[in-house]
Amino acid sequence: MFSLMANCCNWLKRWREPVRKVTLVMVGLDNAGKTATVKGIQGESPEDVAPTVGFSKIDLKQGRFEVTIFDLGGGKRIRGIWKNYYAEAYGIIFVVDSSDTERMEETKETMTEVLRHPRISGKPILVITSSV
Ligand SMILES: Nc1nc2c(ncn2[C@@H]2O[C@H](COP(=O)(O)OP(=O)(O)O)[C@@H](O)[C@H]2O)c(=O)[nH]1
Ligand SMILES: [Mg+2]
Repeated sequence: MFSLMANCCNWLKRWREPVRKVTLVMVGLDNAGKTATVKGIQGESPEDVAPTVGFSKIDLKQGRFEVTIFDLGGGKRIRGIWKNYYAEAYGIIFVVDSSDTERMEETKETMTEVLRHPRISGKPILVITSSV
């Protein structure tokens, strides 16, 4: 009986918790598998994804969290826009294609630059490796 009451209290407490909004920014080199990863999270097939032009915004609900993921284009010339999203980001998802050994140096330099940015410092980073 006591545990039933405790369960009910917990349930009520959770029910009263406000919905929390979390923004995550997903970066990584072009072709690393960012968009495919987002598709996977959404339960869709990672195949047949077109290269991201600019960015795409994905809204998900996870429990009491409303999660927005900005899937940013990774081409060399577009990476300059990434920093515009850092301020509103709770954390960063960095996707690495672990089978692309030729671009490991470029990955390292790009990741270093992201981590060094003052608006990123101290924020959580999730590194996801993809390989096809
Ligand atoms: N089958 C499969 N294909 C993948 C996976 N990750 C990436 N790809 C393919 O790799 C290519 C590049 O992925 P994409 O998500 O567009 O990379 P992005 O530029 O980082 O967004 C696409 O043709 C995807 O279909 C995966 O986990 N499984
Ligand atoms: Mg993409």
